[in-house]
Amino acid sequence: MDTSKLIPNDPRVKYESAQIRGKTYKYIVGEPQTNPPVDTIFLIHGFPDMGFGWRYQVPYFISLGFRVVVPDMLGYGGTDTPEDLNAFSFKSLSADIKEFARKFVGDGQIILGGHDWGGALVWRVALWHPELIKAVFSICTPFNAPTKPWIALEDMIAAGKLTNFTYQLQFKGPEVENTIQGEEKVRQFLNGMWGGFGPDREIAFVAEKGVLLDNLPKLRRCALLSDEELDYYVRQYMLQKAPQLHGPLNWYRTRKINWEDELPLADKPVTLEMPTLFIAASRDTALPPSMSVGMEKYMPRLTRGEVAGSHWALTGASEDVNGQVAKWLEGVLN
Ligand code: KJ1
Repeated sequence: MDTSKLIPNDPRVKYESAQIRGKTYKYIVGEPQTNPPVDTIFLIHGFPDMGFGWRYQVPYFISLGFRVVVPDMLGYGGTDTPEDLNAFSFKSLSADIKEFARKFVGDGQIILGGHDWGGALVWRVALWHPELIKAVFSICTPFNAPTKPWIALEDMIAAGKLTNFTYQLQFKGPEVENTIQGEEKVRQFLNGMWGGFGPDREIAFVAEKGVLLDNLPKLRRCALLSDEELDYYVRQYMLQKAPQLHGPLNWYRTRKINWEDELPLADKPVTLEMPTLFIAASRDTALPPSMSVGMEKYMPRLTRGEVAGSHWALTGASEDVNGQVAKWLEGVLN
């Protein structure tokens, strides 16, 4: 089978939607030649991305005999953006994935992969619904255990910890979603986040600050997306009503809700018993590999990997990512 990356509206996959716990989710599904499929893999994207962010992985995993399901997550593209912020909590999103999976595997199991916020979510699905998960992998996003005390991100950063998350203070506030509205601004924002830079090396994003909004109009086209791909992203983002980034940024607004939901889990040590894979990206400034120190304490069957490059490992280091995931799957499924 042709394992080249998906293009917009690719005939190798189907474009479907499903009602999941009262919300409409748009998703891509690809079926392998193998019948029945070896297994079903769900791939969960992050910010500011779409299911299309897995375009280099989908045909490859299908060629290995897997059914691959890739949703546009809550708040993104043609998927709903509920008014209620609680719908964006990890616990609620985990329940969504569980019900989504039922449509394909009944009471069986799935393999679950995530990148960025999708990576944060897949660890939570494994915590809330371990029986659903045959194996779980995360690209870029390390696991962090539920904690008893509430520590606001502001206080954490003021104490000199997690300073690489300073941008999240800006993202959860109103400034970014108020500023980035309409096709032109959304295009500039996505282009910048995907690494576009200006004639004097102006950049869009510094993890210790946030988005450099004044720079966005100065940036040249990023190298990681073709014109056609960037156009596709923009069209999908424009399916949301203004402010178009409201839903995607809601993922940054649930820290306290998640903490409260997870308090019962913080009483005893948590363990993920299923096989796990974490792949760090060596130059990810938002999610530096050093954040993953100590993860093995929570998962006895952890495999670690690393790829060279930025946060956009799925695209920028696609072959390495694909090879490492495939090798791990071969080991854990046989
Ligand atoms: C990153 C970077 C860089 C420990 C669990 C907490 C999970 C937090 C997940 C954070 C996800 C996130 O904020 N992702 C956005 C954007 C873009 C690109 C560049 N131009 O350098």
